[in-house]
Amino acid sequence: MTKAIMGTVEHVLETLHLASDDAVPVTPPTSKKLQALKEKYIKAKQEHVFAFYDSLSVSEQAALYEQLSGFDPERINTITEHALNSTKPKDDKEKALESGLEPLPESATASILDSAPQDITKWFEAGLDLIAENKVGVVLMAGGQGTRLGSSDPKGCFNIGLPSEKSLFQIQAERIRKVESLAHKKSGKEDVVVPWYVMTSGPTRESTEKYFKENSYFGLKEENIIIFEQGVLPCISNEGKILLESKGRVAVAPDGNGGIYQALVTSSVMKDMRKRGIQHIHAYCVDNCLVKVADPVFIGFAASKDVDIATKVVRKRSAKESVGLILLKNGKPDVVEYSEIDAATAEAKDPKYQDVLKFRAANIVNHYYSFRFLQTIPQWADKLPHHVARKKIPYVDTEKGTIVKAEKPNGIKLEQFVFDVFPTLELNKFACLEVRREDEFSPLKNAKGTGEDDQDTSKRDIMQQGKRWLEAAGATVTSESDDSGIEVSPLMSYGGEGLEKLNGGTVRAPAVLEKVAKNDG
Ligand code: UD2
Repeated sequence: MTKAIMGTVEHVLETLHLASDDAVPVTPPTSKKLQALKEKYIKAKQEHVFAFYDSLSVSEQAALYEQLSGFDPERINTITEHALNSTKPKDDKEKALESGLEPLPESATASILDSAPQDITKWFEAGLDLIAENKVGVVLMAGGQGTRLGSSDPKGCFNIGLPSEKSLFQIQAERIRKVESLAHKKSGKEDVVVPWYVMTSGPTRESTEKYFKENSYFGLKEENIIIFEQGVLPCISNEGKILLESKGRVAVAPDGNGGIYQALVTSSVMKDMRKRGIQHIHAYCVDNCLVKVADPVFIGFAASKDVDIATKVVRKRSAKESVGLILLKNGKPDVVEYSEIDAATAEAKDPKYQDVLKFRAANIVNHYYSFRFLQTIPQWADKLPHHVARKKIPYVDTEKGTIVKAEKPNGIKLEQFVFDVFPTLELNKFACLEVRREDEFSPLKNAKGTGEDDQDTSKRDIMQQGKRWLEAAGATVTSESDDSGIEVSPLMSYGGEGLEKLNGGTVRAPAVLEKVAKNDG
């Protein structure tokens, strides 16, 4: 009996907006506003989202009204239609257009593998100078939900099993600290700051903020880490209807890493970059344990070419590798994503070298932008295409009011891809830098034990890199087994430099070399 009375009291309190202290009282819409919103959804044939409205409590009604007001149902229908059409099998004419695919021309590409050492040094020093002038910022794409990894935590929090037990976020934070220190040492400038803009999504924001706070921002200053959130889009049924995850809430998903552009503008990031005088931006993917954050070589390379966008690539491992391909499509720089490429294109061989893939420039979500270019976002962000990810999406059956757990993909998530902006550029404003996979790309995509792109391959690649660095510095690395290596803290070395004092020494693997950073000297 008591429970029933308490339930009634709760409902009355909610009605009077005196809900329990953890619910923020929200004002319900006036009937006029509610009717106007309903008409918008009726016009877009999405009125089913109001199916349970009258049975909701006042605060639930206000929350649903607020959520639905944030979407434009007509635009949702349009992007759904475009996205579904773009996944339709192409007819011969369209295939012919697709055949406008060519590798990027030599003029738009450079490669660390065969660049002159003096060029690399020139780019490195130019990049450090720009960092020292506080003109470089970093944007981290960390809104992905890491479903394949099987962890509900944000990927950046993931511990890949290093001897130091550092997470991806900590490794990346320490690389920022180290590159700031290198720029300070080279220029003598004080207060060198590389601001770190961390893009999260609904599912990752709170735990990311909490993790950074708990770890005192990994030695960086809190005011130089700006955490912002990307947008979401409703999940759509295979019949094109907006799905409800509960009677009072639309099922939503992050709008893809291409949502970064809208988010840079709607959040305070562009304003903050302008205030700081940022001119050069490095944007990268959270799950690559080898990522060179704010890489001076990359910044110097892109700035020297005065491009608006540059992208790093590695040699594609195999035709089936799950990476986008950077190429020329009808004369413009573009990327064909692994989820949308046809087998013929993926397996095509280079006419000059038989056993080499024709399209082998693998995208690694590692991009440079000029601030000048990012200022044009409002002109094109809403024109970027949406891609379809077919998923099993739990939803409420609007006839029966019951929650249905789909056994097979019953709907789609709409997402924008960060690289879809590339074709808006003339080729002379775009550059591609090929880098060594073993030094710069080891993504954490799969659950432990997969044997590829998982936490063990991430750990292996960091430890082997450290071992190579020590041996290059003249040290001897001894170990019982070949696969063990040395973890070199980013605070000791950014890219293998500064290890001369180990020359002639012997280090027994596995080990971690950590510098207790007093002043990041
Ligand atoms: C991405 C690339 C693919 C290849 C591969 C290599 C895109 C669209 N695809 O594929 O071409 O380079 O990585 O590793 O870039 N993210 C967000 N918000 C979202 C979705 C993703 O911030 O809504 C971030 C995510 O946290 C990660 C990055 O974008 O840092 C890549 O996302 P992913 O791992 O889901 O992309 P994947 O592996 O399908």
